[in-house]
Amino acid sequence: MNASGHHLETIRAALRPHGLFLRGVVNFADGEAAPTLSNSRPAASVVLIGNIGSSLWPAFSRWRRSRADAGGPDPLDTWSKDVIGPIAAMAGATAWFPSDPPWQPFQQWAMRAEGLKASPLGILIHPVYGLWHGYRGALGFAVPAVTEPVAQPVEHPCDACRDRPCLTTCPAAAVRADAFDVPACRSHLRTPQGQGGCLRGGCLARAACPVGAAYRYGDDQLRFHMAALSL
Ligand code: B12
Ligand code: SF4
Ligand code: SF4
Repeated sequence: MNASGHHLETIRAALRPHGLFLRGVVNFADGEAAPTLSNSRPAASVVLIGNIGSSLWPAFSRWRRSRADAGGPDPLDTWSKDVIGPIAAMAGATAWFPSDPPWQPFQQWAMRAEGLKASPLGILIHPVYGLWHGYRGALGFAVPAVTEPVAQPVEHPCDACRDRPCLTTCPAAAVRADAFDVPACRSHLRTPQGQGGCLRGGCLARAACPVGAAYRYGDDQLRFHMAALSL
């Protein structure tokens, strides 16, 4: 199968029951650095797959309840492979996952596919979904995919954000305009305040962002993502 508009619709339909979305398409020019397909040839296009708000949480939670081991040590990564792997096989595509080293540049792909830019937290901010979205996989094709009619946002929400609450809310001052201080964040998360605060209720700086508040993850999902961080 190739990545024509018709086939993108088939992929979109296969993702829907799992609360996953086709987030965008990147086409690589001839000679441009591109990821390598399973047949060792360079990909001509990458189709990005992800969640919008907590869209994946109901399907993922059902899947976990159906498993004796609740999905094992990295359940979201395992679920993503369980769901996206067969869709890749059906589409004749190579699948990549954000958690698999060597890390594929998911955020660079998303910047191209969706016109997004990074927030001070390092996470890409979307003008509608804010910081409440992520990427669960990507499909690589040997032929260019039909370019999605994704609106290319020209405005980066952080440029218009006067108060920048994400920069002042972090108790560890880990979120700065120029860089995200991972060790400072991790040290705080190991303290009793961090355990009772961010680790239990989610990153305070992320929650302080006013953009896309309607897409904020639920408490269970926030706790799950924080618990997945290795301290
Ligand atoms: C390593 C990693 C981390 C490290 C960051 C270490 C560092 N300083 O780079 C740690 C473990 C700290 C981390 C944390 C988080 N991460 Co992270 N992380 C990754 C991972 C696996 C690889 C990034 C990378 O190096 N890629 C390789 C380079 C070549 O690709 P790239 O696209 O050019 O890389 C960009 C990133 O490195 C980014 N970047 C640079 N510094 C930082 C720092 C942070 C914290 C982040 C998130 C990104 C980031 O800028 C690069 C240029 O575009 C990606 C998945 C992936 N494969 O990209 C997820 C990813 C970037 N993480 C993600 C998320 C959501 C988080 C968390 C919010 C998770 C959570 N708790 O909910 C937290 C951040 C908040 C917090 N309080 O910690 C999402 C971002 C989605 C988005 N909307 O953009 C990704 C894409 C995973 C996914 N499945 O969607 N992460
Ligand atoms: S609070 Fe403002 S600066 Fe921070 S991520 Fe949200 S929009 Fe960007
Ligand atoms: S998780 Fe807590 S300590 Fe880490 S960046 Fe977010 S607010 Fe700061």
